[in-house]
Amino acid sequence: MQTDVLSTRQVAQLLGVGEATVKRWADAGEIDCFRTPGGHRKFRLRDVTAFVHKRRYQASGPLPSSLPEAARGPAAIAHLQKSALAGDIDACVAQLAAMRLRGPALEELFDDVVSPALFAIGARWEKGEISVAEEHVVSQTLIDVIARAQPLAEPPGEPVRPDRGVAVIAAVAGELHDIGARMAGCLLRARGFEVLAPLAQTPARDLAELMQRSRAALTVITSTMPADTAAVAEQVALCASAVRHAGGRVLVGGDGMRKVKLPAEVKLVANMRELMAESETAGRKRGAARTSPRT
Ligand code: B12
Repeated sequence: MQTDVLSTRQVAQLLGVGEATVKRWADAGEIDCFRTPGGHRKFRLRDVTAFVHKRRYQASGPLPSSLPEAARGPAAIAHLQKSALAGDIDACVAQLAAMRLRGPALEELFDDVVSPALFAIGARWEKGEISVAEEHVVSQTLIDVIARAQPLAEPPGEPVRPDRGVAVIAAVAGELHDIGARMAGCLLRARGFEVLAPLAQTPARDLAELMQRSRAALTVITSTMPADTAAVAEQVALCASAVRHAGGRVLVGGDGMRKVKLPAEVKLVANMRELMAESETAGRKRGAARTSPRT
């Protein structure tokens, strides 16, 4: 299922109602839609989400059929794991979309469903229950899913304008784990940041330079498994000194960062919910003039 634009049938399936009901809602102006040149109604997911929230509609029933009843919890995690192991990106995206329509924000789904699914996959790999190749299929599938999930985090209405300044998102030097960084990128883009994401293995000096050159309003750095904690601390200190000179905020996350002594300018965030809450105070207010990164 494509997530950003849905057909009448897909909306009906997601909401557990008949197509005629969806058409009636659309024609009454309750759900925003647009028409294709052929006259078919098309719905943006963010508008469907807005409708669900406005009506306090309780999505129920088969959503889409075969999904577990609970929006979160072990069944939802197991279901996502299964689809990811099968490399089924569409099924994973459809599951996130269906869960999102039941209320939780995308950051909550990342924290409570996607991350635990990856954690469980890691544990199965450690026990020798799945191969390295299977683990790679899961991580690559979920990387693609995160890239496609952005509309699930966008506010309803007009397309998002990148008017909150630049957010630089990187994993520290030597760090291959960058799925947390990718989640952060998806969420921040949906909230109006212009995201520059060097992601995995970003060398310390290059990151500090990028922050300064782009005049980053926000820098998010991740470390899952630091090979060298002192080197990570040094990299974070370099970023802190960059914001001392050029302004902006630095947030860090991931298990590896818990082991690092952080400078006063840098804040450790525990998960995607906290990242979203912290990012509210970073960057320009919506509606302010946009600036492009300088080269
Ligand atoms: C996917 C994966 C990989 C992929 C990464 C692909 C990619 N592009 O990221 C690949 C295959 C490359 C990989 C490689 C390795 N991996 Co690996 N990997 C994993 C796995 C399965 C999932 C990690 C993940 O992405 N989780 C998703 C994140 C988002 O979830 P999370 O970490 O729980 O994060 C939450 C919070 O901590 C926080 N958070 C995390 N990061 C961030 C970042 C920000 C900015 C914020 C705000 C918050 C935040 O928010 C998240 C959401 O709630 C884990 C299993 C596990 N237990 O985590 C192993 C795991 C991390 N890997 C492990 C190992 C050993 C390795 C390798 C050494 C394997 C090897 N022998 O080659 C290499 C090392 C690579 C390196 N030098 O960095 C071990 C680490 C053990 C340890 N701590 O010492 C784990 C735990 C597996 C295990 N059970 O043994 N891995």
